Parts: sequence; C-alpha cells; structure tokens
Amino acid sequence: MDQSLLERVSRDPHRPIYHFVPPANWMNDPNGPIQVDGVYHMFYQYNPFGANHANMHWGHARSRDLVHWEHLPIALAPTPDGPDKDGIYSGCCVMNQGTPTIIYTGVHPQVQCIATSDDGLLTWRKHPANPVIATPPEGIAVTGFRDPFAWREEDGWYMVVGSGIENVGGAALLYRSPDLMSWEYLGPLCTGKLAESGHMWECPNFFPLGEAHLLAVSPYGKVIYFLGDYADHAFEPSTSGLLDLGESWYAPNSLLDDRGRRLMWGWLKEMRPREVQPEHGWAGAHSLPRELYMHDDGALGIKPAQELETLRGAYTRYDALAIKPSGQGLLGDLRGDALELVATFDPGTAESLGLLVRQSRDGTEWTAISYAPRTGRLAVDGSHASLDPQATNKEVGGEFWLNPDDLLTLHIYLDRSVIEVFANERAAIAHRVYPTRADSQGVDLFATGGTARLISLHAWEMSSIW
Ligand code: DQQ
Repeated sequence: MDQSLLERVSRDPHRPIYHFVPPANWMNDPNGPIQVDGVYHMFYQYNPFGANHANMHWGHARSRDLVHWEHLPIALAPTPDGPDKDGIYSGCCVMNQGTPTIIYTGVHPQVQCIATSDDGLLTWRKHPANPVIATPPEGIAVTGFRDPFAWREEDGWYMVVGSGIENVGGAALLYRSPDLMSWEYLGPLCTGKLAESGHMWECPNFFPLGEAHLLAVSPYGKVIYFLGDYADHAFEPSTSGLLDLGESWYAPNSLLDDRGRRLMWGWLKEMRPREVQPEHGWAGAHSLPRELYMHDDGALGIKPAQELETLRGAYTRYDALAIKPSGQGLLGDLRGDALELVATFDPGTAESLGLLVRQSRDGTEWTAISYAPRTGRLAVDGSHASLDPQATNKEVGGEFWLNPDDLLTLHIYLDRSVIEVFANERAAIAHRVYPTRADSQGVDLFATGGTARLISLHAWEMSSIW
C-alpha cells in the first residue's frame, strides 16, 4: 500500500488506536464474523482504492484474543462480468461440513452468491453456479434484497435476506436449503411497519439468546432488535428496542464463540461529511466487540467483551465525591483521548449528571456523557465537541430507565474520535467527535439541577492494538 497514504493516515489524531480499522481507505459493515479453531475471523466492507463508499470488496483480519487483529489479504473482490461485478456487498460466513463458506450479495442487481475456502479462510473460490439466488421472491415488490445471514438447524440451512415490501415496511425474508446451493423461499420471518421501522431492513441477524430469539435489523436509522419466540420456523416478536442509542453504530454482525458468547460488532460511521472523508485517507471503524445476553428480568444485556481489559494501562481511582452544579475540576488532572472509564453514580437530586470528556483547558471544546433520571434520557452531547466547521457537532441519545434503587454505572471507552458508552449493561451509545485542540483531553464530572454522588470511578489509559 502507498507509504505516503499510510503515513498521512497514521498522523490523523482522530484515528482510533484500539478499535479495528484497516490500514487505510474506506470500511463499513462487519461481514461474516466467525470463530474457527479458536481464531476469530472478521471480514468487512472495504474499498481498497479510496476513502469513499465504492468498489466494495471484503477485507479480512483475524485475531486470537478478540483484541489484537492481524490484517490479511482481501478475501473477495468483484469479478468483471460476474454477478458481483459492481460490488461484493454484506453477508455471512458459515462452516458447511468443515468447508468455510461465505454467502454474500452481488450487485447490481442484488443477488446472493457463495464462495468457499480450502486453505483456512485465506483465499476464496466463487462458486461457478453463482448467483445461487438470482431474483427476489416472486409476487412481492421488494425495496432491496441483500445481506444474507444463515444458520444451521437440524433439518438444514436457514437464511434471512434483508429486504422490504413496497408500502408495507422492512422485512427479513426466510429461506431454507439442504446444501447452501438451492434455496427455497419460505416467506417473511418478520415484517415491520413502514412508519415505525422504515421501508428496508439491511443486515438482518437472527439467533437464539437465552430462552428467546433476537432479530436485529438496520433500517437506515438506529439498529432495531426484536425479541421473541421462534418455533416451527415462525418468529413471534414480543418486545423490541434499539441496540445502540447513537447515530454512528450501524449494520452490526455477530458470531457465537466457543465460550458460548454472542458477540456483536457494528460499523462506526464517521460524522465528518462524506465529501471530506476521502481527503483524510480513511473512513469508518468497527465498534468494540459487544457481548449480548439476557438479564434475569428479561431485559437485553449489552456489555463490552471482557478481553478488552488486557488493554488497560496506567490506572487512577476516585471515590465518594459530591457533584454539585457549581463544581468543576473534580478529577484533578485526569486527561486522555484513549481511556477506559467506569463511573458509578448515585443520581441523588440531580436533573442530569455524568462526565465531561475531551474538554479543552479553555472550555471551548467538550463533550458531555449524560443521564437524566427523570426523563430517562441517556445521551452524548457533542454539540461543542469541535471548533472545526466541518465536524458534525450534535447531541445523540435515547431512552434508558434505571431500575428503581439501582445506581448508574457508565462504562466509557474514549478512543480518539470514537466514544462508546455502556449504561448498566442495558444500553449502549456510540458517537464520533473531532476536537481540533491538542489539549481537548480533560475529564470531569458534572451535575445539573441538584447534587449527585460519585460512588467510584476507575480510569485506565488504553494501549494500542497495533
Ligand atoms: N452496506 C452494504 C450493504 C448493506 C449496507 C454495502 C449497510 O450490503 O445493506 O456496503 O450499511
């Protein structure tokens, strides 16, 4: 790869150091995560020729510890005159009787294709019979037909394809196959309502979680999950929610690992305008691996994978501090742009409380991570994150309610332009910020409208994964 591009990219102070990124250029959706012989493989939507969404290939990386990643050669590139000549779009990877098999979408038109590997997932052979699904189901007017996600059941392979039905809403279309080659359409696994969940569902994921099944869909906006029962190949959702309350985390993909964990990664979209992204030489990152599980009360659990603790470096701890609206500088000189913070609060009488991060010494740049107990809003306020007129300064957030008598624990990862927040392992928000000042590294506590109490704060400097 062009050395000057690599150098330019590595000098960008906004480039994360412990979130997965390719060496340069554009990336988006995580594709086909799979663990084989203990090794995690991650593929991803990748443009090797620039930092814009074009020329979609599947990039490839692997990891033994879920934290450090080794870049591997591109797994899939478009074949001129093939069904994927205009791009290899998202999909999944499964083990079919010992053969690693990728199922992906070729465009245009959107068709489903397969590729297999016989050298440990390094090189891939596209099946000569591609596409294995050449058209959407007959008789329905679809809004799209892409992003296959397959799993094995006792009587064969099943797969959902992301779609939508004109004037009805997003849909996950269910298929069955004995061999991943010939596919029978069974009907929609789930259909949304246009006004509630959009006209197209991208990147469906469907898997058991505890006693229930979870369907995740990306409807161009925040990623929605449905939890419910799956029996006789019919899914009955009973609850739904958002997998992330921000506006950066999108098109997640997941795997079940050999420890029985359902791990999920999302694409962290940039929040600099698309027109300026190519000049930076890179765009897009993957979120940290998030473990999904069920809480005892039936709520969805979301927490960062435990292995991330191996990145912890210099440690500072704070205990028992009253946080008043007038208070400032409560954490002394705690600073950094690559930190892990675990803060537990008693919200007390505060209207809102939380942490200020990426704060400049002159106070012109700051980002607030906040919770408002009475309105149930968890937010990242980046409205003053950057003095750069090109940065998208905005507040993002959504609904999260503390259970009565629970303390609030905000588990925060700062990684240059990336912020990921987990609240009580029940809600998550990712956001992107682009401060201009080198000293925008301050961390502080705040409360408005009353007094809150910090029970404890653990802070670690985080190491690079490269
Ligand atoms: N990204 C892919 C599509 C998918 C979209 C194309 C979601 O397969 O629907 O890069 O971000």
